[in-house]
Amino acid sequence: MKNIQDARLYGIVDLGYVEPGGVWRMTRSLCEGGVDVLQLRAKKLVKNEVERLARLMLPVTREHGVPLVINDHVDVAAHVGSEGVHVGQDDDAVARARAAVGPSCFVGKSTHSLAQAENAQAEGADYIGFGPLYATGTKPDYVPVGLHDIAEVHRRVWLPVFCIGGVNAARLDEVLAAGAKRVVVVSAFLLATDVAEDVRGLKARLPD
Ligand code: 3NM
Repeated sequence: MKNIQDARLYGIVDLGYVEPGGVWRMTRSLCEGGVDVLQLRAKKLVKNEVERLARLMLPVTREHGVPLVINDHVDVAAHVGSEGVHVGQDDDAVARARAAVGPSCFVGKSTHSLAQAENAQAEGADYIGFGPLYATGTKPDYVPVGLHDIAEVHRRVWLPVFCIGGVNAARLDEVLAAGAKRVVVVSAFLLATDVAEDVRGLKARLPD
């Protein structure tokens, strides 16, 4: 199983783009392409359905050694025994998640400013998401943070920092030039004609 510290490319199966019936196939394509970590994000589905999809994804992610991260539903993460769980900006979200999932499951937190990034680290998160870098339809209500704080967040935070929000192949060079070491790509992969091929191509451009 890959380690979150070694992960560079983070994919998300977001049910805003993928029908439940397409989840298994998309999971396989993303894993075959070479994502290092994969999240299940289903903002509008009921908990039982999230759990069903997680159980569908786990044999595929495990076969590829890819940690599966459950977004928001810490109890689902605990039930299915996923490798990770991801929480939003609630104050004690990391502590509550940790209490629910135990020590063997890593906990990630979304952050949208330098202050939030430092707070997430102080709270004990295992990694952070930092963004959205660009305006994105996947998280439409958030003001983009831009690229200028990427270098600074890496100076202040020693956890893995995954830069997220509007990242795609065309923007990758400027994101990396701004100091990003790890990225999350959602819609650019989920809407690709050949998902595995696009994952492979983008991954080859990331630093080791
Ligand atoms: N979280 P896309 S931005 C799920 O800033 C998510 O915390 C963000 O999707 C954050 O690659 C985002 O399609 C959407 O822009 C990322």
